[in-house]
Amino acid sequence: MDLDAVKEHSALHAKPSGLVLQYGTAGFRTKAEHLDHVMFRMGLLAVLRSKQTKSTIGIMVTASHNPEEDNGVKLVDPLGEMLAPSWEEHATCLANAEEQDMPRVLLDISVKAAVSLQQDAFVVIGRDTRPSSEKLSQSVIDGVTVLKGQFHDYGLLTTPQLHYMVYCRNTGGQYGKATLEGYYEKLSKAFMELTKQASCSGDENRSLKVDCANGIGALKLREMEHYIAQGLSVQLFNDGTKGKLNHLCGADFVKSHQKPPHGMEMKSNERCCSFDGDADRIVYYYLDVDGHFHLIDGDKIATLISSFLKELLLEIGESLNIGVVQTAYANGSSTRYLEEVMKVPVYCTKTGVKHLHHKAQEFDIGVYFEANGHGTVLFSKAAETKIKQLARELEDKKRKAAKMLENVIDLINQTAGDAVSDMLVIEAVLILKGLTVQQWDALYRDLPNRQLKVKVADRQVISTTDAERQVVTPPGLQEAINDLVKKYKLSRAFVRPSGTEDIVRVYAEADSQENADSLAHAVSLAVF
Ligand code: NG1
Ligand code: ZN
Repeated sequence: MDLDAVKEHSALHAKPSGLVLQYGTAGFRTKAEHLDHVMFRMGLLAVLRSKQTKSTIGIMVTASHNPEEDNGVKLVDPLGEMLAPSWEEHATCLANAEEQDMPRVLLDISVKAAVSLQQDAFVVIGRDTRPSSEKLSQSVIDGVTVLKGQFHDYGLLTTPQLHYMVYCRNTGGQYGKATLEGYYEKLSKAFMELTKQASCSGDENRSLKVDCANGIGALKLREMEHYIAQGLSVQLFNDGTKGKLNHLCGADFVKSHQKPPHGMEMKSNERCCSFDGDADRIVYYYLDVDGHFHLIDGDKIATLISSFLKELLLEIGESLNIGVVQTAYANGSSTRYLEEVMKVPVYCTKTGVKHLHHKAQEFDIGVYFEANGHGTVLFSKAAETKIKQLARELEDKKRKAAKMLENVIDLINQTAGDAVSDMLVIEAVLILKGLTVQQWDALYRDLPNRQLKVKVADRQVISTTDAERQVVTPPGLQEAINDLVKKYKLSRAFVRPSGTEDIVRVYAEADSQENADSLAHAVSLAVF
């Protein structure tokens, strides 16, 4: 490793002294102007990770739903999954090393992780539409090239598209072609095949309104539009031509404010959805005839998809197991409905998709969604093989069901939550089950809930256990929350430090909106 060259180039991407960042649930995220050195260093680190795993590694430059002025970076591991925890630690050490120590820290990592330096390295890079993203991805490339890594810069991509590219490249093209065309062709073919199975042709001019958060989702959905035009016509809003990224729009805005995005023209009973800034989350919603807004979040998406998959499994008569994975933010009604009505086992993990993804891998079919709309479905290799075999061997209705499962395997992006892929799965399920958006919404009624953010001096003084549902420190806080929760009916509340913002998040649920608001407020006073 040419440490002199590293040192020389690093000086062009110097770290502001004293700045400390943490590789959190979504990689590094902060104001874009503080990230140049982090990008360069993540380019270096990706080369080491690529050499160590003898695989292509991905780097995505994005800050998802955060404001346009922010940016961020995360590494994608060989199978399209999030970076391994031990390497998150290496990433944090490298990003925080003061300028003069950085080459030594880099060398330490390569020794600790037993990286064979002679090995070739290959890194693929994607970025979102933020004004700062292009320059920051150039800094990533500087890092990669100074360690003589090879790279391919895909330029503008959604986060899940980058995950897809990494997985395709590391599995010899078995999963699909590692190009945008390959991605669009794979998804659209599966969507058309799946919807062809609908017993009645249904709505010939099926259309959907999509709020693209003024982000990358708009560009990519435009590129894909004609591939799916025969089955679905999408009408794009907040496509980035006028508004600012994530400003008063996008999935995070809609979910947290529980109201429609600005810039969307909604008529009653029309199906609408919102992507977030890097198109890995999706939520649906509609206005009823009285003009009331109804949100259909990740929990209801998981319910729709898992009930569809369960019906198909029953049809083919195979005892493949299915499980749903949620976080503490899942609405209590959704958990109850899944367990008691659908009889599907539900598990709760810590916030952050890597935790959900990991748990979902334990099932033949693992469906995971965060309430905010980030999620996907995982099929075990054994389940995939079995389903493909049944699709060839079975007959009539059973064969049709197996074929549909096979199409879902191709349509869902198994590497990461993907707004475009999730949208197509949802649309296909609605068509196949003949459900309107209102009927979908009526599966169960959400408990009124409220999320608040509390600014504290040091959010890390709060530590939690039991999938973040119980506070451990500071002492007395959990008891205070318990006392408050007892005052309300059907109530639940918890607090946890955010992994992506310098705040503590408060969540409360109760029998009425007023009570949920009042409980959330009381809990935030207890935190403060
Ligand atoms: P934090 O900031 O740790 O709550 C947020 C979301 C996560 C996840 C990450 C990554 C909530 C409550 N939290 O994490 O679900 O999506 O961002 O984007 O929505
Ligand atoms: Zn996102």
